[in-house]
Amino acid sequence: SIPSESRQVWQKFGVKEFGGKEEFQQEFIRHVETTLARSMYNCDDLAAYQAASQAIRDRLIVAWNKTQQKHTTKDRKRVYYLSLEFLMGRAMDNAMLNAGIKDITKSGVADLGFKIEDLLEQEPDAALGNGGLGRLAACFIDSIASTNYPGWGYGLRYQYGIFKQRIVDGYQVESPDYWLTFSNPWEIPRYEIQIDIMFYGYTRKYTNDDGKVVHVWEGGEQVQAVAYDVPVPGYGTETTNNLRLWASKPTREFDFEKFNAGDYESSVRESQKAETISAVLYPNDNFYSGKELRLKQQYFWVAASLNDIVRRFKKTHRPWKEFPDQVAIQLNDTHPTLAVVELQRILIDMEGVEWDAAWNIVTNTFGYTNHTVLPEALEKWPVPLFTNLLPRHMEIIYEINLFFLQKVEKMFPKERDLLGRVSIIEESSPQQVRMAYLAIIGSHKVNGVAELHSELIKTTIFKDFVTIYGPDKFMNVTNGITPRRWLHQANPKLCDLIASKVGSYDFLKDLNLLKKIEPFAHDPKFQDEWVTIKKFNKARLAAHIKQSNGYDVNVNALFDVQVKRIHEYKRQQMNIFGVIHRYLSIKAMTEEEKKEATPRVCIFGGKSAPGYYMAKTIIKLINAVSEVVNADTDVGDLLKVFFIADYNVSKAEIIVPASDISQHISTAGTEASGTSNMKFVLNGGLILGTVDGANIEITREVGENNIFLFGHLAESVEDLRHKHRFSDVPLDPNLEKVFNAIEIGTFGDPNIYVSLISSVTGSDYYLVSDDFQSYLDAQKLVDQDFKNKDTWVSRSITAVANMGFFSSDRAIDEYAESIWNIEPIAMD
Ligand code: CJB
Repeated sequence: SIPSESRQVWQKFGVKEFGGKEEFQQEFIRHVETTLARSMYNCDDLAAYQAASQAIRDRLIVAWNKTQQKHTTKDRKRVYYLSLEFLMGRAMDNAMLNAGIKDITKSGVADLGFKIEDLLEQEPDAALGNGGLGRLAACFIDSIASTNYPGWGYGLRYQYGIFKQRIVDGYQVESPDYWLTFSNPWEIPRYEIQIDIMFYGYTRKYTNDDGKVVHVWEGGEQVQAVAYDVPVPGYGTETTNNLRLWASKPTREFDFEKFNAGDYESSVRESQKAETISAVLYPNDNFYSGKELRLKQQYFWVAASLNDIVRRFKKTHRPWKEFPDQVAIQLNDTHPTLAVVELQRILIDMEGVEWDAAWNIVTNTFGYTNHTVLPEALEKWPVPLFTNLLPRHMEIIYEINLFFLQKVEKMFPKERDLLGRVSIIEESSPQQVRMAYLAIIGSHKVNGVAELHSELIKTTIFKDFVTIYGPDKFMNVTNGITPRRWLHQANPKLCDLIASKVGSYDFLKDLNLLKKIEPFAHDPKFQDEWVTIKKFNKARLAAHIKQSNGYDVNVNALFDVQVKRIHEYKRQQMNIFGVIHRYLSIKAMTEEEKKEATPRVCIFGGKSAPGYYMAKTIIKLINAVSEVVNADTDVGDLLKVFFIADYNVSKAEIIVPASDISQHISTAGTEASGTSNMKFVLNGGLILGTVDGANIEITREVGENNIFLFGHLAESVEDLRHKHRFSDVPLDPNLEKVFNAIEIGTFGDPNIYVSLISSVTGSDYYLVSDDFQSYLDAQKLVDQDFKNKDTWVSRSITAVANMGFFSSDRAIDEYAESIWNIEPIAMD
C-alpha cells in the first residue's frame, strides 16, 4: 500500500463527485475530446450519450469506491444474490435519478446542443434475462443499494442477451442481440480478477501423512473467468453496490502446445470454445432444457462467484465456522444450486474442514427462492452428463444424499416410499439429479414469491420436505418492484402529481406514503390532472404504435394491455379468443348498439421461446386477427388490435403507464407471483385478472372494488383437469363460435391453428374453456365501468394509493431480516 507520506498527495487530488451543471459539462467535454477522441464538430447523439454516460459513470465509481471501502472497514455480513439473469434495461436515466443529478445533466446537455431524451434513446437495453425472474433480480439489487444493505449481485456477462423479435408475415423471427457493439460504459472490466475454472477430468483419493483421506479432482479442461463490475447506485443515498458479471476466456496457457506445433486453427477453435460458455443467454422462460452448455454456464458462474466470496472471507482471517456470520448467499431459483456443492467441496477438499462442520456452514449460508411450480420448469440433470462434466461434485451429491436419506429413514422408519420420493437422485433411466431438492436440503430457508405460491409449494411439490423439516423452513416473501424505475422513470408526470400531494418525493423511498393521495380520490381537480396524465401516456404509446405498426389509435378508447412472455399458462390464447368474440359481436351490432359500445385498443406484446411451437402459433393468431380487424371498416374505432414487436424493459416503460386495463389471466395456481401486475396498478391502470399469484395480495391491498377478478380458483383446478381427462366436457358455446370463425378461415389459413384449438377442445390443461364465460362477463363489466369516468378515475387513484406494499424495498427488508440476517450500513 501507499506510504503515509505520499497519501497526502493522493488525498489532495482524489477524484470528487461533480456537483453542479458546469462540472458535469466540463466532464462531458473532456470525455468527448479525450475518451472518444472527437470534438464539437463530430459529436452526434451516440457520442453525446457515450460522453454523458462516461461522466455519470465516473461519478458512480467514486461513490462505489467509498461504499466498498466503508463496507470492508465495517466488516459486517454481506448478501450475495446469485442470479443467472439480470434484466436491467437501460442504465443512464436510472443512474441520473438515483444519484440525484437528473436536472443538472438535462440542462447541462441542453446547453451543449442536445436533448437528454435523444441521448437516452441511444442506449441499448441490457437484456440479460428472459422475463419476471430476471427483472426481479434487477429490482432487488436496486433496492438492496437503496436501503443501504451491503450486497452484491453475481451473474454472467452474456455477449448476446435475449434475442430481438421481429414479426414477419405474422410470425416471430429471432435475431441475435449483440448489445456490446459500441462498448458498454456501465461496466468496469477487472482484467486482473481472473479465476481458473475446471470441467471434466477425473477424481482420485489418497491417504495423506496424517492418515486423512484426501480427494482430488484433476486432469480436466480449464477456462478462465474474468470479472466485469457494474456499479449499482442506490436512490437518495451514496451507497453504490456491485453487480459482478463473469465472462469466460481461454486460459493463458490455452493450447500453447498446439499453437507451437503449428496447429494454429485448432488452437483458435479451442479458445473460441472457452468464450462460448458465457456468450449467450438461454431464451427459455419457465422451461428447463437439459443442454450441457447450460450446466457449464451454471458451474462456471457459481465456481467463479464462490471463489471470489471465499477469497474475500479469507482476508478477514476468521475461523471457517464464522463464514455464515459474514456471508449470506441467495439462490435465485435452482440455477445456482451447484453453489451448495461447490462450497462443500471447497471446505472439505481444499480447506480441510470436516464433513459435518462444513455442511453446517453450507446450510447456514444459503437461502433458496422458488419461482415456479410448473413441472416443465424444474431442473433435473441426467447423472451421466453431470458425472462427466463435474465428477467430484457428483460424488459429493451422492454423499449429501446418503446422509440426508439416513436422517429421513431414522425419522420415518416405516415410510418406505418416502425415501424414493425425496431422494436427490430420481431413479429414472437415466437417473437424474433433482436440483430443487438439492437446493432445499442445502439451504436454511426456502421461500416462494407470493402467498398463494408459497402455500402451494408446501402442499404440492415440496410437501414431503415440510414433513421432514417442519413448516418453519418454508416461508413467503411476496415480490416487489422498484418505484424508481417503475414510477419515476416510466411515469415522471404522475410522479410529480403525486409529489404535489405527498409534499415530497419521499414516497420513492417509502412507498407507503402513497396513502396520502387517497383523500384526493374524489377531488375533481386532482382527478382531472390524473386523467390528463393518463391521456398523455396513452398518446405517447399511440405515437409508438403509429411508428411501429403504422396505425393511428384513438386515445379515448380503453387501452387493454397484455404484455409478458408468451406462454400457454399465461393464456394469451384466451385473450385473443376473447378479442375474436368481441369482433364477432361488433359485426352483429346495429348502429344504435355500436354507439353504446366502449371502443377498445387491445395491445399484446411478448416473446416466445424459439422452440415453443404453441406460443409461436398464438403470436401468429394475434397478428392474423390484428390484420383482419384493423382493416375492417365495419368496426372502425370500436376495436383495434396490435402486437408490439420486441417487448423489452424500455418498451415496458412506455406501455405500462398507458394502460387502462391490463390482463394477468393465468390459470389459477400457475403464475407464482407476477410483477407486471404491480407495475400496471402502480401506474394507475386497473387489473383484469384471475385469483392467482400476487393478484390476490393486490386485491387485498387495493380493495376488491378496484380490480376485476374472474375464473376458477386454484383449489378447483385439479378436479377440472381430472374431468377433462375422464369425461366429455362440453366446449363453452361462445368459444365454439370463436373456433368456428377461425375454422372457416376468417383469419387466414385455418390449418395453422388446428393444434391450438385442439389443445382446448382436447384436455384443455389450462382451462381456457372452463374460464371463458367468466372472462367474458368480467370484460363486459370492464366495458360498462369504463363509461363512468368519475368512478373509474377514483378507483385508479385509490388503487395507486394502496400499492405501498409492493415496493421491492419492502421485499428486501423481509429477506434481510428473516433470511439473510444482515443490517443496513449508513453512508454518513
Ligand atoms: N419465473 O420468470 C420466471 N422464469 C422462470 O423460469 C420461473 C419463474 C417468474 O418469476 C417471477 C419472479 O418471481 C414471478 O413473478 C413469475 O410468476 C414467475 O413466472
